[in-house]
Amino acid sequence: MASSTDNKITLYMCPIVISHRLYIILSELGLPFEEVEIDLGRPRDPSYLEINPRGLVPSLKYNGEIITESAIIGQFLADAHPSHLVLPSNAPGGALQRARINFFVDAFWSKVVANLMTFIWAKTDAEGVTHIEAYIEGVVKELEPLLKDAKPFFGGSDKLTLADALTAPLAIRLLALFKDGVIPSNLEVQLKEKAPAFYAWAVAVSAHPSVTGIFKEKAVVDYYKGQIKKARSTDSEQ
Ligand SMILES: N[C@@H](CCC(=O)N[C@@H](CS)C(=O)NCC(=O)O)C(=O)O
Repeated sequence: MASSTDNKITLYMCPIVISHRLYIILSELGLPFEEVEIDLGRPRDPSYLEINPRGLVPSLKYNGEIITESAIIGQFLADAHPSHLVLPSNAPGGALQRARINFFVDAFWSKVVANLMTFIWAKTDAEGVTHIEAYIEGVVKELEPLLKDAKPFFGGSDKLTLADALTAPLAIRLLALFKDGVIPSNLEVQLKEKAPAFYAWAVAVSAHPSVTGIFKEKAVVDYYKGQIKKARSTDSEQ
């Protein structure tokens, strides 16, 4: 376990969606950091529970201060290191940009993403399809209008913003599942037709080096395939 040393960033992570957000932000900010992988397959060590009493990952140690919750960590890093990710709140347009970013990220996580998880956990392929259809509906209603001006990133930016960094891990996973045929291709066609701005945005963020940097496509797709197989097996209790 890393010690609390001043002027140092330690990211306690596991290789999943939520930690991916912070890799993107740290990469965009060009900040060196140490990473400590937390094994979620076993009970958390007491030393980690001292860092994050909830036992969740990610957590950040920044100059000896502990910060938890990925979105809060991301906002903190962006505030502590002003950059293209987000305007300072007191800069012209800054407060409004932050409100727009927060709304987009909230809509993505609260109205759309759950459908991808319920697709994975569905008991049958047919049921799974209904969850992807619900995902597409959520995208059309909630996200498409917010991405009309993406160029190619959120809010017309040609560089990744905090909005992109906090949501790209979901976009790249969705596209990987399409690419591998885990989600039927007719649903990708449907998404492209009904939500062209979202689709173009997803392609753009998924190709960005800060997003692809730590993304192990095959491992991620294989993981989801395993989860799907387990959920669809006839004796599954889930
Ligand atoms: N809202 C938290 C969610 C963190 C979270 O749920 N992390 C999961 C991994 S995806 C975790 O640590 N799970 C371990 C457990 O529940 O024991 C955040 O954004 O940081």
